[in-house]
Amino acid sequence: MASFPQRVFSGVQPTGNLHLGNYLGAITRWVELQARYDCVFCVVDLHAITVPQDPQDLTRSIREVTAAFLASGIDAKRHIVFNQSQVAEHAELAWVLNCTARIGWMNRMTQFKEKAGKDREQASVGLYSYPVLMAADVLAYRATHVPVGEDQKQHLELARDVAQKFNQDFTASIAARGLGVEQPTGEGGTALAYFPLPEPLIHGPATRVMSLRDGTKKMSKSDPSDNSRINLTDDADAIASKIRKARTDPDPLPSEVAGLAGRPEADNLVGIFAALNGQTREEVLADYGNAQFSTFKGALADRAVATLAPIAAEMKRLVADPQAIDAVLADGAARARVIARETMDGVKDIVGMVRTPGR
Ligand code: AQP
Repeated sequence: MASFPQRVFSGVQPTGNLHLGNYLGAITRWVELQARYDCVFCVVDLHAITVPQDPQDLTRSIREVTAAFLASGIDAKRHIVFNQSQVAEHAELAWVLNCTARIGWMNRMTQFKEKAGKDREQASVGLYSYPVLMAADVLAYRATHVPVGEDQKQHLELARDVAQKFNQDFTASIAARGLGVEQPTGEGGTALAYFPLPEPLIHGPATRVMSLRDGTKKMSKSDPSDNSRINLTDDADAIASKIRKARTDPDPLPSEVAGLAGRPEADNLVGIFAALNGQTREEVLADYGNAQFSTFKGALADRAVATLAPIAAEMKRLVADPQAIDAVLADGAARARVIARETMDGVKDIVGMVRTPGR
């Protein structure tokens, strides 16, 4: 049975300073996956404008996020790095998939409820349909695997639902045009699919890095408190100071993982240490069980600075040459467009639109 070629797609919004959550939950995973998959990594600027953005800040952020990818070890020559708005097929496919997704599905998206806040009537339509654009991002490349943090799990499930409904709605047309790939249905049979059902890749000790000020809230670019997050551009003093000020409870660290239950701040710091040091929580507690937070925070700050300082230095070097970054993005966009256009041509044929042949 034929199968879809294995391909990874993932993205980060250029909505401000990248933080340790983006780095541990997404970018470090991407770096590892490069050896095993063809990868497409995107700076998702169309997603960023679902909430208001200052134009100059947006331009700066697009380049800074690109610099963070490159400084963290993403290989833009072997893989594809670009910004979403340069490949019009994302928006084009999102429209078709808006007509596939159901209002009831969208109404269940918890991130919209969190981001729209109390005044939902004033949220943009783009913020509401954000998950469909994300489905289009992934499906434009017929990506099979999507590494994300825990917070994106629900959106990935929606992308799978959208792909499945499109495949089902248009099975006859997909078959008539010979554009399908036979896929197992899970009930022992097979069905023709134009889109694969993308698999989320959510693993490791830091799939949900929490705020340093409140262990029940995720670390986020849009948190008004800069002390809540470690930015990839923070210097050694800022990193050490934020970790020193991180909220904790008065007890020493437990010696077993079970002892972290009900202690979200302790659990968060141990998880961050584990991810930075390539360890499990168990291994960290084997070394630091019964330690006071003052001792553990010192070790964590040293570890964080050792990992992040070289990345910050490289980002600084890269953003000093915006033309070079723009050239990386233009090259990536040209290669991304070839794949996305082929997908979109197939979608148009399947749906029954008339298109310019050989465009
Ligand atoms: N706290 C986190 N822990 C682990 N992973 C995280 N990610 C984000 N925050 C954490 C992962 O980073 C990738 C890119 O996220 P994004 O920038 O596209 O959007 P987001 O999830 O909305 O991140 P922020 O920081 O919270 O941004 P704002 O404040 O602008 O909304 C994704 O894979 C995400 O899972």
